[in-house]
Amino acid sequence: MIIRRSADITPSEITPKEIYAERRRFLQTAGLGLAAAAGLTSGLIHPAEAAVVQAQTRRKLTPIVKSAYRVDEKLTPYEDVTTYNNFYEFGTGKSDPSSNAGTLHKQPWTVSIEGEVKRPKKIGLEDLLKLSPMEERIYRMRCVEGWSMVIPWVGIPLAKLIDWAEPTGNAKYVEFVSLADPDQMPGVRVPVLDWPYTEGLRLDEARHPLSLLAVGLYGEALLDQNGAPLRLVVPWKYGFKGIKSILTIRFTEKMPVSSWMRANAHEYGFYSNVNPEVDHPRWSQATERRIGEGGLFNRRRKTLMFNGYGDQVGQLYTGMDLRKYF
Ligand SMILES: Nc1nc2c(c(=O)[nH]1)N[C@H]1C(S)=C(S)[C@@H](COP(=O)(O)O)O[C@H]1N2
Ligand SMILES: [Mo]
Repeated sequence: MIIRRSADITPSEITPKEIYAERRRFLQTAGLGLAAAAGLTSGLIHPAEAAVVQAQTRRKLTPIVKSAYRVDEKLTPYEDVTTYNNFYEFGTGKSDPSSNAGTLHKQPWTVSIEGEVKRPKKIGLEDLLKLSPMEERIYRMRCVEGWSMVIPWVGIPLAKLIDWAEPTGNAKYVEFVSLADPDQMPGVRVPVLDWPYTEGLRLDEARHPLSLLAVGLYGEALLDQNGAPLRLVVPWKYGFKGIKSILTIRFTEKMPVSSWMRANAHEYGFYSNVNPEVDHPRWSQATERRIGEGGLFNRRRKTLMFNGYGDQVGQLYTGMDLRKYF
């Protein structure tokens, strides 16, 4: 089966001002001209310049066990989940990843396990999937930009990989690094972020049963735009923690610096827990718009503390000032 190219995405999401400003700043730093900046606002990559975009094959994943981790809310339609994306390596517009993706060379995909581990190791995706049965989990997702989705992910608990990796007693954090190959990802030629995309979790957050290494959604292998072939899903944190197309998992003693912290430490903290009481410095986090629910003028819903997962993850943060550690 071939997915339909999404020619019909409404520009319902205006590029947030802050990202535009950020982008201009980076472009100025990079010494790129106005023409480039203008191109960026309208969809990043000129077709002739893009890597050859191929229609992506949809592949069913089996066997999948249903997990008890599922929220009882209407699923965001597949079409939205696969065409409304943040994946800056494929462009900064919401429809850029689905239009520009299809270029990732996913086979073989080997993840490097490094740093504070008894032995550094490499593991191929197929072996990684032998560590634990694939589970389907329905998670609520919340982006820092103010929109949310409900997605049936397929993956294995991150804790299973961590156990297999055998971190040393010095390991306190886990750093994740994405692929950053300009031949496979046209957006990497533009310095909107300091590539490769990097994220991190505290080791106990990473070991939490909700933390998932996802390989699919809606029962099928991830398409490139959703972070094929392997991405992180941490449902109580803002979406940007969910790093895509992971190549490296590094155990560290010191807190990793994520790409977003490097871009703007004042606005993006390490923890990034969904918290309606802590506003982004330039906009509120009190409400959210559920994608797929009636277009631009749909009712905004209240954002929940820890995205609704407080009963499960709250104890990870007892005694911490979540305004300071945002
Ligand atoms: N490598 C990489 N991972 C990334 C991003 C990115 O730009 N590059 N964007 C993040 C952001 S901001 C969000 S909201 C989620 C979106 O995931 P989705 O497109 O599968 O919904 O991916 C996150 N992971
Ligand atoms: Mo996001």
